[in-house]
Amino acid sequence: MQYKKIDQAHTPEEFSELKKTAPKTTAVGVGSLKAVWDQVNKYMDTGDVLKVMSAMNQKGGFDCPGCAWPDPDDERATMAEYCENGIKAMAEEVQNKTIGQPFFEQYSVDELAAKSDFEIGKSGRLAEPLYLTPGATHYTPISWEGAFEKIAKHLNDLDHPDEAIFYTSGRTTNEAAFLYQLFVREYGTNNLPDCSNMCHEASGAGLIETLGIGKGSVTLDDLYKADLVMVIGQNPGTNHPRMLSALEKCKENKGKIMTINPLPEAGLTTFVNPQRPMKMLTGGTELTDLFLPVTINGDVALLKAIMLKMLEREESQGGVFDHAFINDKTSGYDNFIADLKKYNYADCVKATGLSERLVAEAAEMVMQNERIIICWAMGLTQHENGVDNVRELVNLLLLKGSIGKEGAGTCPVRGHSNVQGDRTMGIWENPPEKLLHSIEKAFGFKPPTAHGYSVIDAIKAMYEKKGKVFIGMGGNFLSAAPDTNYTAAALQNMNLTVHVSTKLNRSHLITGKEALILPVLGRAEKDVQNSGEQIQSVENSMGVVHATKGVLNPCSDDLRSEVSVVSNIAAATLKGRTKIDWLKYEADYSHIRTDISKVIAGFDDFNKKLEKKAGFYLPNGPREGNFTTTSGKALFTANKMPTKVLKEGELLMMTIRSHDQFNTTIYGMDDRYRGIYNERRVILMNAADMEAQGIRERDVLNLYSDFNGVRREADKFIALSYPIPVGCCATYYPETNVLVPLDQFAHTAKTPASKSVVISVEKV
Ligand SMILES: Nc1nc2c(c(=O)[nH]1)N[C@H]1C(S)=C(S)[C@@H](COP(=O)(O)OP(=O)(O)OC[C@H]3O[C@@H](n4cnc5c(=O)[nH]c(N)nc54)[C@H](O)[C@@H]3O)O[C@H]1N2
Ligand SMILES: Nc1nc2c(c(=O)[nH]1)N[C@H]1C(S)=C(S)[C@@H](COP(=O)(O)OP(=O)(O)OC[C@H]3O[C@@H](n4cnc5c(=O)[nH]c(N)nc54)[C@H](O)[C@@H]3O)O[C@H]1N2
Ligand SMILES: [Mo]
Repeated sequence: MQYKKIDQAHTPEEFSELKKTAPKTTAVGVGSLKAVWDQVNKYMDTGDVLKVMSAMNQKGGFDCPGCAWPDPDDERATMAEYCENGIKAMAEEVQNKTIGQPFFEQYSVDELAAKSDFEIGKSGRLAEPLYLTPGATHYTPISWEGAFEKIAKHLNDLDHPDEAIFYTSGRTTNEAAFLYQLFVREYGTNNLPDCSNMCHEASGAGLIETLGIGKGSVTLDDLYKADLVMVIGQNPGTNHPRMLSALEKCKENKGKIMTINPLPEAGLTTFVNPQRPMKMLTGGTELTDLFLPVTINGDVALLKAIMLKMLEREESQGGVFDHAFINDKTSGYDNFIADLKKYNYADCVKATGLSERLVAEAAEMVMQNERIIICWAMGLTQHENGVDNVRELVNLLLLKGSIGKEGAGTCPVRGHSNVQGDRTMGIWENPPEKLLHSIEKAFGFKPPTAHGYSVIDAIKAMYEKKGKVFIGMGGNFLSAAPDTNYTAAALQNMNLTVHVSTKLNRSHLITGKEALILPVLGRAEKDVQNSGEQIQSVENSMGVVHATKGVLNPCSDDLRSEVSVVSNIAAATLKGRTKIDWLKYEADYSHIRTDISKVIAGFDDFNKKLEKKAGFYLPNGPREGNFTTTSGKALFTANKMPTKVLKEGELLMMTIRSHDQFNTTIYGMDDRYRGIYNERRVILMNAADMEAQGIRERDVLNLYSDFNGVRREADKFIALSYPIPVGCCATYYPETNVLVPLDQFAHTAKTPASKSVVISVEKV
C-alpha cells in the first residue's frame, strides 16, 4: 500500500518571523497576567470569562482541563486557583467559534492537513458528528445514531476483539473512563493503550516495584513542610505553574530547593506570585538554592555520585543513613550497597557533566536535610533507563528514611488533569488480576486476561495490519506518538479510525479507510442528561478525588458527553449479548459511581463521598509507611549507569514543551520564558557545539536520527545558541517526533525515549 499522506503527518516546514531575547529567570508576574487576558479575549465573551474564572478549580466548580496539580484542601485563593496556562487551556476549549458542515464543505481533509498545528487548533470547536466515506475528500455530517451503528458494525465484523484498539488521553473523567474500560473488556480485549504509556508509565513501573503503588506518596501539605525539595527533569514554571506557589510556601517555612535540569528554566529560579501584589512589586521569591545543569540523561550518574558521597560519610562518621527505617521497612540494602561500591565517584561525576564542586554541594545538601521530597516529570521518564531513574531516586529517599513521613516522599508530577484517575478506573493494557476479578463479580462476565497493546505495541500492530479499528477517547494519537511517519502509515491501514474530540487535530486528517469525528462537551460546559445536570469526578496528582461540574452552556447543541458516547457505542455494539444496562448510565451518572464503588478500591460510598467539596484521599500505603510490595518492604534496587557515548558530531536531543502549548495543541508561537518568539522550528544548541560544527546563529539545519539502521529526518530547523550543556540540544514536541525511534523506549514501561534522541545535523 502507498501511504500517500506521510508528508501531511506533520506541521509544514515553514518559518514565521523569529525573535530571540535572553531567557527569563522569573516566572509568572505581570507578563503572565497580560498573556492570560490576551489569550482569553481572543476567544471568549467577557461574561463567560468571569463565570469561568470564578468557577475553575473552586469547590463546586470544574477542574481545570490543564495539568493534574492538586488544589489546596482548605483555603483557596479567591482570585481562582488557576494559572496562565490553565486559563489558556480553558480558553482554547471554550472558544465561541465552532466548526461544522460549512467548514468541512469548504476544506478538504488534504487542505486541512496542509495547515500548521497552530492553525488547525485555531479553527474552533467541533460542533457536530462527522464522517469520512471511503475514498472521500471531505468530511460530511452524520447523525449520532448513524455513527454508533457504523462503529458497532465495524467492531462486530472483526475476526477477534483484539483487532480493535481503544486509546485514551488523560482528560477523560473517572465516570467516562470506567465505562470505557468496562465496555472494552465486555467486548473482549485489553487493548487499552493510553497517553500514560508515553508519559509517567516509567514512574508507575518503578514505583510499583519498589514501593507497591504506582503513584506518588506526598500531599500538598508535605511540600509545605519539606526540608528539601529536589525538582528533577521538570519545568513547573510552564507545565505546572501552581506548583510554584507550593514551593514558595516551602521556602517560607525555611525549606531548600535543589533543581536538576539541563536548562535553567524560568520560575524555578524566581517566582512572582500573581496572587500577592506586593511580591510582584518587590521582585518575587528566589526558589532554587542549588541549580545543577546536568547533562541529558546524567541523572543516574548524579544520584549515584551523591549516594557515594553519602556512603563515604556514613562509613567514616555515621549519622547519614536512617538505619532504623532501613532495617524496619526495606529489603535489598546490602545488595544495593555492594552494587553502589562498584562505581567510582569520579566516573559518576564525569558522566553528569557537572563540576565536582556542584555535585559535592548537592550531596552535602541531601546529607544536611532530613525530610526530602523528590518531584519529577518527563525529564526522568522519557529515556531508555526511565524506570532506572525512578528506582534510583527511590534508593536515595530510602537511605534517608524519607518516605512515609511528614514532609517527605515521592512526587511524580502528572501531566493531564485526570491521567492518574483514568488508570485508577482501569484504563490499563496490563490490568491487575484483582481488577478483572472485581469486574467479573460485579457484572457477571469474564473479562479477557491476556495483556493488551500499549501505545508502542498498538502502533506496530496497526502497521502490521493486526489492528483494524482504532478508537481514540480524546487525545491526538498521531502527533503525540513517536516516529510520526511510521504511525501515520499505521493509522492509514485501519478500516476505521474514530476520534472522540473537542477540537480538530492532525489525527483527524490522517485516517483509516473510513473515519468518524465525534464532538464532545469540554470540562467547563454543563452536562444535562435525562435525570438533570450531571457532575463527574477526577483524581489529581496526589490521589485526591473530587467533583467537577461545568458552568457554561455548550458551544453547540449537537455535542454529547463522553459518558453518553461510550454508553451508546457499547449499547449498539453489544446489543443482545451484554449483561449491562448501558443507557441507564447515560441517563444518570450516579449509577456509574454506584458501580465504581463495587469494583475499585477506595471508592466505597462514592456518591456520598463526592459531596465533600474538597474531595477525598484515596488509600496510599507508602504515604503511611506501609509498603504494599509483595514482600511488604520497600525495595532497594541496583541500577546500571547508562553508558551511551556520542560519536563525533552527534548530539543528544530532548523534545520539550514551549510555554505556549498543551501537548499537541499549540496556543501560540512564543516560548516567552526561554526568550524565543514567533517560531517553533528551532533547535537550541550549546555555542561550543555550534562552533565545532561551523554552525552560526540562525543557520537552517536538517536533523537526522539513525537508529538500528533506519534513518529518520526532520527538515528545516533554525539553530539558536542557548545555555544547554555541551553535546545536548533541545527541540519542541511534536515537530520532531518524526525523529523519535519507535523501538527506543524505557525497559519495562515502554515509554518512548523522547528525551534521549541521538541526532546529527546538517546545514541546508
Ligand atoms: N502548559 C502546559 N502544561 C502542561 C503540559 C503542556 O504541554 N503545557 N503538558 C502536561 C503533560 S501531559 C505533562 S506529562 C507535563 C510535562 O511536564 P514536564 O515534564 O515539565 O514537560 P517537558 O517540557 O517535557 O519538560 C521536561 C523538563 O525536563 C528537562 N529534561 C529533559 N531531559 C532531562 C534529563 O535527562 N534530565 C533532567 N534532569 N532533566 C531533563 C527539560 O529541560 C524540561 O525542563 O505537563 C503537563 N502540563
Ligand atoms: N516527542 C515527545 N512526544 C511526546 C511527549 C514529549 O515530551 N515529547 N510527551 C508525551 C506525553 S507526556 C503525553 S501525555 C502525550 C499526550 O498525548 P495526547 O493526550 O494524545 O495528546 P493531547 O495533545 O493532549 O490531545 C489533545 C487533543 O485532545 C482532545 N481533547 C481535549 N480535551 C478533551 C476532552 O475533554 N475530551 C475529549 N474527548 N477530547 C479532548 C482535543 O481534540 C485535542 O486536540 O504526548 C506524548 N508525546
Ligand atoms: Mo503527559
